[in-house]
Amino acid sequence: MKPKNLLHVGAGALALAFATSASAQDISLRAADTHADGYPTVEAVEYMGELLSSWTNGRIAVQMFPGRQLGEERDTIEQTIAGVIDINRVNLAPLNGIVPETAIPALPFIFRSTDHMRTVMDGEIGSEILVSMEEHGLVGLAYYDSGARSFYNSVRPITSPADMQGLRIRVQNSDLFVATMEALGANATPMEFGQVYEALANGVIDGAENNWPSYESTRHFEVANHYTLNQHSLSPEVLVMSKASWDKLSAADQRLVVRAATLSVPYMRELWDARVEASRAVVEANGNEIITEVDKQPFIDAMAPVYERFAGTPELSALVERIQAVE
Ligand code: GTR
Repeated sequence: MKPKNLLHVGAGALALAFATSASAQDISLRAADTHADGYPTVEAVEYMGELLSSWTNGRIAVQMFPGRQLGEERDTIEQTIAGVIDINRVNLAPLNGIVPETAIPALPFIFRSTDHMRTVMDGEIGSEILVSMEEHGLVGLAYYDSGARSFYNSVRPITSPADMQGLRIRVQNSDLFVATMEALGANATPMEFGQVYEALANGVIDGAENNWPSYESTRHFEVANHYTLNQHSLSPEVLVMSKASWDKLSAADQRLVVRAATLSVPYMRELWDARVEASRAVVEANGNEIITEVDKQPFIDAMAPVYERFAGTPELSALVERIQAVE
C-alpha cells in the first residue's frame, strides 16, 4: 500500500474514533440549501448552528450542505419530509403543491411592499401558515426575505404583458407560477434551479424570473441580458425542519431550535439588504439592460384567473383578504 493510501485509511479510522466517542446525546442536524456558500440564507442557517452550538457547548450542531449537495430543492423537500434531511431552507413556491396555504404569500402582487410582507409573515398570518405545514411532515421555523422576483430574458426588454407573449420562461416547481406565466401569455417551463443556467445558455428557454441576488449568484445575468423590475412576487424563503427529526428532540431542545431560528432572521435580513445592493452593482457593471420604469397595473390585471384558481376556497380567499387588510 502506498503511503497516500495509508494516510487515507488513517484519517478514516480517526473519523470513526471521533464518531464513536461522541456522546449519545450529541445532535447533528443536517441542513440543505440550494444556494452556494456565502449566500445570505446559507449564512443565516450557519449562524443559527453557531448559536445552538454555543448555547449547548457543542451538544447540538448544524451541518450545512449548501449548493444543492443534497439535491435540487424539490428532492430536498421530499427528503426533509422523510426525515433524511433535518433542516431545509427553501422558497415557499416549491411547497405550494404540498401545503396549499403556502401559495397565498407566493401569489403575484399580494404584498404592497417588503414592509407589508415582513409585517404579515412575522405576525399571526405567517405563524398560521408555519403551523399548517405540520400535518404535511414539516415544522415551519421562520421566514427569510427573498426580495422581489422579476423577469429576465435573452430576447427582448419586457415592459408590458404583450412582451411576454410566446416567451419560454422557466419557473419553480409550482402550479401557481406556471399559471402566472400562462396568464401573461408566456410558455411556462418548470425546471430545477440548477438546470436554468445551461437551459438559458443553450436557448432551451428564453428567460426566468428571480430576485437580484439569485440573478447574480447563478450568473444567469450573463446569459439573459434584459431584466425588468416588475416585481410580480415577494414569495418569501422559509426555514423548515423535518417533523420526524423534530419529534426526536426534547421539548427544551425544540425551544432552543426555534429561538436560534428566530434570531437568525434579523441576521439574514441585514445580509440580504447588503447582498441586493452588491448583486445589483455586479449586474450593472456587466452592462445589462435594467428596465426600472414599468407599469405594474396591466400585469396585476392579468392575475384575476390566478387568484380565482389558487385562492378560490372560502378559507384561502379569507386569508388573501386578511393579508390585504394588514397595514
Ligand atoms: C431563489 C430561492 C431558491 C429557489 C430559486 C428558484 O430565489 O432562494 O430557494 O427557489 O429561487 O427559482 O428555484
